[in-house]
Amino acid sequence: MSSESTSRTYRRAITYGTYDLLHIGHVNLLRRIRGFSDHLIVAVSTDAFNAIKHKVCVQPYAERAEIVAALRYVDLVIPEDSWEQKRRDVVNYGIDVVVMGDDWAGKFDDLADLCDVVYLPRTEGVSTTMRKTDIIARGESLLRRTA
Ligand code: C2G
Repeated sequence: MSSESTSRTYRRAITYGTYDLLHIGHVNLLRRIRGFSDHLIVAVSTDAFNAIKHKVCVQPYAERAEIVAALRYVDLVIPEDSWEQKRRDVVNYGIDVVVMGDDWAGKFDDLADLCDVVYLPRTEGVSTTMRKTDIIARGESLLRRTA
C-alpha cells in the first residue's frame, strides 16, 4: 500500500537521500518517520551514486553519513549506491515501510508488494539547492566579520 500520510505505527522503516548540507527539512522528515516507527534506517547516497543522479555534493559521503548517523532519530545508516537496491534492502533489513518526501510521490510504489510505501509532505521553503544558491549569492560577505 502507498499513501501520503499514515496513522499506523511500524517496526522497521527505511528512507533514502543525499542529505548534503543537512537542513531542517531533512531533520523534520527523519523525526516524523521515527514518530511512527521503532527503528529507522537511512540509506545515504554515495558520491558515485550521486554522480549517476547528476548531483554535485558539498560534503563527501563519509561526512554526510556520519552527520545523519549522529541524529537521535536514526538507528542505522547504510550506503545507497544504486536505484535497484531498495527491494533487496526491504527484504534484507526486514522493512515494514519505505518513506520518502512527496517530491518522490509514486516513484517507489513498485515496492508496495513487499511493504508499505509512505510519502510525507516536504518542509516548505528550504532545500540544499536553496542553501547553495544563497551561499553563492552572498559570497564573500559571508566571510566578513561584522563590525
Ligand atoms: N526533504 C524534505 N523537505 C525538504 C527537503 C528535502 O522533506 N525541504 C526530504 C526529501 O523529500 C527526501 C529527503 O529529505 O525524502 C532527502 O532529500 P535529498 O537529500 O534531496 O535526497 P534526494 O537527492 O532526493 O535522494 O533513491 C532516492 C534518492 O536517494 C533521494
